[in-house]
Amino acid sequence: MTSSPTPLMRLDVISIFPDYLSPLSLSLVGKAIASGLVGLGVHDLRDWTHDRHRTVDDTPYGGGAGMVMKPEPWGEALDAVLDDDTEGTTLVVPTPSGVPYTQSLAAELATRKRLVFACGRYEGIDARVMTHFRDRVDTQEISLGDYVLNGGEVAALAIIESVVRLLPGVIGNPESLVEESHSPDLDGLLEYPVFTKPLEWRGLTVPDVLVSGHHARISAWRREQAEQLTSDRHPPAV
Ligand code: 6GU
Repeated sequence: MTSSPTPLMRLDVISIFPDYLSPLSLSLVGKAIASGLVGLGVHDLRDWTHDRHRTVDDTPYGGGAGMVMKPEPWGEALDAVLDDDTEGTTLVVPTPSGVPYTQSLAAELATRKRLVFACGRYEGIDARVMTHFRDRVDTQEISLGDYVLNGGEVAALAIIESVVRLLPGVIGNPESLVEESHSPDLDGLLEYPVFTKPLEWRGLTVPDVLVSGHHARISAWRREQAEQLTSDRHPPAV
């Protein structure tokens, strides 16, 4: 693999479970990192604790269940990982109370020079951390959807994969980027069903139209299928 002198994007992830990020060395994202197109740093939040127990959490003011991540380790970690010049940097804080993640947000993040992920656990990070860093760097609290994960690591993996595949030169065939579900080409529709050889499998055949050679009919069939799937599975909110 040839190496590229300047990465297209630098990624840093701060977590108390840095091993959770090991899938980043696999597949397409792993290749982008190995080739130098993308730079990656994974950091253990506990490296910025100073007590014998390397404490990162404490009980919530106001009471309630669970623990809250202390602000001091996060402050020191982010001071260390962020550059003085944060132009082109976005601090991403995965949280179920964030704004919903979408393909257009992925496309927006893909234009940034640098993404720093602050992966919280427990009931979240002391809110003053986001208040403080919002003044220093573009900060986005992002949710993957309306369900609860144990921490931000899996969300960071999903966000990174969706962003890195949009970077120029990461995907061999850029056409596979535009023909997908939620892309502008299909007007936000879900993708139509796809088929490959053999023509008959376990008594099931491929729709005739797809082997007809009539490109206009194929396009119309795919559009119709995409519209049907979208109304069945993903009707517009409101
Ligand atoms: Cl981004 N974080 C956590 N902890 N849970 C989630 C999520 C994020 N998105 C959906 N559930």
